[in-house]
Amino acid sequence: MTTIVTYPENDTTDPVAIRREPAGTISAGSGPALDIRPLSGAIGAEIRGVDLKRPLPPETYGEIRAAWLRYKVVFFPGQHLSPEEHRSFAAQFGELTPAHPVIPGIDGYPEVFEIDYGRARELYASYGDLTRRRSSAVSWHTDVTFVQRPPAGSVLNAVVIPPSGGDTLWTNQVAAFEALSPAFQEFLSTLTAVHDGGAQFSELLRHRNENVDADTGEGGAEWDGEAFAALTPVEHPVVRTHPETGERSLFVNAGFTSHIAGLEPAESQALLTFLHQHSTSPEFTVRYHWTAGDIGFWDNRATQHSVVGDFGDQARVIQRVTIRGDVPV
Ligand SMILES: O=C(O)CCC(=O)C(=O)O
Ligand SMILES: [Fe+2]
Repeated sequence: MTTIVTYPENDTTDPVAIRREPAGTISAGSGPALDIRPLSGAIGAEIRGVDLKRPLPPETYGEIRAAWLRYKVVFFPGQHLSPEEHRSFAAQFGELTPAHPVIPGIDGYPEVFEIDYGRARELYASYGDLTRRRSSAVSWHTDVTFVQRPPAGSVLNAVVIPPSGGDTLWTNQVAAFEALSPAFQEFLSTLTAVHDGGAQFSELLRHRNENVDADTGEGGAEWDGEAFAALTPVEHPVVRTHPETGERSLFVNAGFTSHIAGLEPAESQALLTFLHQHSTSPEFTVRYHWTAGDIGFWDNRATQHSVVGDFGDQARVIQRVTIRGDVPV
């Protein structure tokens, strides 16, 4: 059973240290209850009392999976996972995808996608005015919705975190949907939206597919076990039903949803602007302040997220592994 522990406000002792069993004593069925603390009224919880470097005992796995579905993003402070351990942790929750449909993984780990913000800044700077776009404060999105089967979940490893800034925000797209009037919910449920990764990734895809090894055919972009040859826009329902919880959520995002199918452009734009502002309203969100070594694990079917671009020139590197998802319905 999942135990939710709340601590008295004035308790200055470290509750985690008290609860944590010595390494090696956690085993199936007899381990200590996980310590799960919600981080906001809408979304997010911090989980302590588990070592993610080890395979999860079945009971612990069940508790983490339930917390992931319930809180939609869960954080595990101080795990310091290697790429190998990161991948093994994520693989317990489902089949892993390649790092990204367009961008290759890090050396030796084709499933591990890295964002080194310092390197990205240099690249953008070399393209001139894109520097300004890079520093836009927030860029809300759901990961990889421009494919037929977007990831079910994403696991982020905070590798290099600046001393100040560089938090990440998440929003609960179930709560955002439920806050709408029944009439508007009903209207939205009749719609589909187009998701398009072309603006962000078509140059990169062209470059990657030009560099396929002529002899082995290796090195090309791949997703869902097939070569990823073109960024053909896809359609997803505007309101999706979660395959595990049955909850209905908004499934449009500011990063990749280009328009609502069947509406006039002005109607589509007005609707998406409204949905974007509504979804990212503070009452549906959580903001996480990272320390290097933390792990964050979100349900990509029911959330959007965005790094906060407030860390200037400071180094920040994250690595991410994604879990294969279903076709949204
Ligand atoms: O850098 C971050 O905090 C989040 C980056 C991101 O969008 C992702 O890992 O999917
Ligand atoms: Fe993302």
